[in-house]
Amino acid sequence: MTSPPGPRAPDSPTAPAALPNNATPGAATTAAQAVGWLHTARFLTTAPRLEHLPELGVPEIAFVGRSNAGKSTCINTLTQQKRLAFASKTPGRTQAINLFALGRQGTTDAVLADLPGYGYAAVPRADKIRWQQVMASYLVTRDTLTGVVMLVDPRHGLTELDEVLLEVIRPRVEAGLKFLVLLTKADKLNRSEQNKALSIARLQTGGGETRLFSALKKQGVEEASLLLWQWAHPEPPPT
Ligand SMILES: Nc1nc2c(ncn2[C@@H]2O[C@H](COP(=O)(O)OP(=O)(O)O)[C@@H](O)[C@H]2O)c(=O)[nH]1
Ligand SMILES: [Mg+2]
Repeated sequence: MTSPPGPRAPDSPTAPAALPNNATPGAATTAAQAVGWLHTARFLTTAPRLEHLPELGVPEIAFVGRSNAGKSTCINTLTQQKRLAFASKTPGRTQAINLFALGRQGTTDAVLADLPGYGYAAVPRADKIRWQQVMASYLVTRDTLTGVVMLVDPRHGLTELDEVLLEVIRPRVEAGLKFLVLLTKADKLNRSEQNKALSIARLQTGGGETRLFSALKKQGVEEASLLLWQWAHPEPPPT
């Protein structure tokens, strides 16, 4: 289904949200449209410290997870861009918050934030502590933070640091912050292991949204894309 392109929106980073090209106002967005929306992702900026984060005034969705959980690969898969977030076999290297803008026709209607991975043993202790503090204050104070996607390797399950992070955001989740656990690398588990990993993670997160994801098999991509779209474009309450 296609419709003629609408008037071109002004080329401003905080211009009002454009609907997906083939979306009709009021009509439910399909997974395909959400996938297309994520494909518009482009690098915006990198913030080595919180005070370097720009005030964008659009919903922000943060990706968090242990080093090597599959975070970069997941962002690249969701956005269908090979090297947007740098996927490295040497974990623990990304020590800054990277922002990617989303939105059609030069507009920005949401931002993805790639947070530094945690828990990598070889990082010096002082750096680890500094980064845990930066992450915690980001998660607690970032006004426009709308949702958090936590990447977890289901072969390890939620680790202590994941649980600490959950505690940090719990008050915000209670106040409406969206939250999704993606169990990555699902292709490495058989069906019954996948189901078991899902049940355990759901218990650990108190029944929050938990889904299986595989970059290799493109499993869970449409579901996750649609959720992120919905987080960034909440339905107005019925009048
Ligand atoms: N089999 C498989 N491997 C994956 C998947 N996602 C990530 N990986 C691998 O896991 C390792 C860590 O991934 P990366 O995205 O760099 O993790 P990050 O440190 O969390 O950003 C890399 O070797 C990836 O190729 C997946 O869905 N399936
Ligand atoms: Mg990474």
